[in-house]
Amino acid sequence: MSATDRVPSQPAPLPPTPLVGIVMGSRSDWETMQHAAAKLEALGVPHEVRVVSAHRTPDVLFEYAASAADRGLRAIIAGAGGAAHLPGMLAAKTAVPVLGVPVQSKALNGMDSLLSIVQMPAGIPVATFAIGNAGAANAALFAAALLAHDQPMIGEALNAFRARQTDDVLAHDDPRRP
Ligand code: RP5
Repeated sequence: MSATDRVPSQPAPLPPTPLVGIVMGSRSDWETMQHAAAKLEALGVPHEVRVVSAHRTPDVLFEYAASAADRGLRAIIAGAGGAAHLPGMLAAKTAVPVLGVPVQSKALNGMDSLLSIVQMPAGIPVATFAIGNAGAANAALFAAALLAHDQPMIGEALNAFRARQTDDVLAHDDPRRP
C-alpha cells in the first residue's frame, strides 16, 4: 500500500451557493444575457443561469420566485424581449431585488421590451437597465455592487474592474492610435 492510498479520500468541494440568478424568457435571449454571466464570472460572483418563461412556463416562474430567497439568491437578473413580463412577474412573487434587462426585439428594436419592464405600477419595483448587451453587463455590475458590502472579495473585484476600465481609457485617449 502506498502512502497516498492511506490518505482518507476527501469529499469533492461543493460548488458555491449561487448569490445571483440570471433568468431569461427564451434560449434566444442568451446572446444578450451571456454578457451578464460573463461579468459575474469575471467578478467571482456565484451565479446560476436558467430559462424561465413568463408565458410558456408560468408555473416554473412562480416556483423560481417563491424559492429564490430561501435558496440564498440576493438578486435576480431577468432578461426578456417583446411583451417582457418575466421581470415584473418575478418581482411580484419575491422581495429579492429584480434587475430587468430589456432584450432587443426584432420587431420594435427592444422599445417594447423596455417599456413593458420599466413601466411597473407603484409597489412592485423592477430596476430596469438599458436595452441589450450594455443592460445585461450593467445589471451584473449592479448586482455585484449590491453584494459588495457583505462580500468584500466581490467589492474588491468590482473596484479593480473599474480601475482597469479607467486606466484603459486613459491609456488610449487618442482615437487615431491603436
Ligand atoms: C420572450 O419572447 C423572450 O424573452 C424572447 O426575447 C422573445 C422571443 O422568444 P423566442 O420566440 O425566440 O423563444 O418571451
